[in-house]
Amino acid sequence: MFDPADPHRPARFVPLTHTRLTAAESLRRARELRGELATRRSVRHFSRDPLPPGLLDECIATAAGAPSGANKQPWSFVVVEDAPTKQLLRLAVEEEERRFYRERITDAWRSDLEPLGTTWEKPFVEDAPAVIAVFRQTHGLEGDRRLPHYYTQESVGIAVGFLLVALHHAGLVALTHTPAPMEFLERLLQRPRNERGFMLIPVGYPAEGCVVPNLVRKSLDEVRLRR
Ligand code: IYR
Repeated sequence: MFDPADPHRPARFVPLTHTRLTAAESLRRARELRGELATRRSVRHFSRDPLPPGLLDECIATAAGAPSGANKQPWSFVVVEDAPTKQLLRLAVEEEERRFYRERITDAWRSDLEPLGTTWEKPFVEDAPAVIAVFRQTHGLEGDRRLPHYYTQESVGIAVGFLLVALHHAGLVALTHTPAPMEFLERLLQRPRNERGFMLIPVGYPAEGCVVPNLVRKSLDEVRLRR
């Protein structure tokens, strides 16, 4: 199977594609991206406007290009767009969230969420034209064989970061929603046994008059330390 003399065998290493920019161009681009991402916000009020065909696939392809432990790419992105499944999803999410807000939430957590105005009600799961359910593969499956995956939390976290940037750059808004626990998601979307729910990402356009919490980001001096 593995024949090092095979002329059709793909090369193990290929030249890097890289364009060296001038310092000024680098700075310009870094500032441009900073400005663009500074306007990204988590949105909880969605219009029902549909998405342009093919747009989510482009964004998900960007996410799937993220680096991952040993290049195992331990993620799946399930796009839910049909109304009946979104309705089921909303009901299941709200059942979990009702329990969270009634029983599991701590006093500190409740007061930390107060500025965001969140409640157990999650109309965005139904209103958004698409919900991307992201799954983390704890291991690979080849038939009945378990194959190891590595650093899956980090890998899927990076992929979701890529996804959020791609969605924002494409002019969409999104929410990183983490109902917990997420077993219901694995069941509802019939995922294989090696997959765990990682995040639900409603995607679309903001509702008319959409507001977001008036948040303050930490200053650069608070987060970038030198020694
Ligand atoms: N998952 C709940 C609670 C929640 C938790 C955090 I941390 C947030 O930043 C926002 C919400 C919910 O979605 O309401």
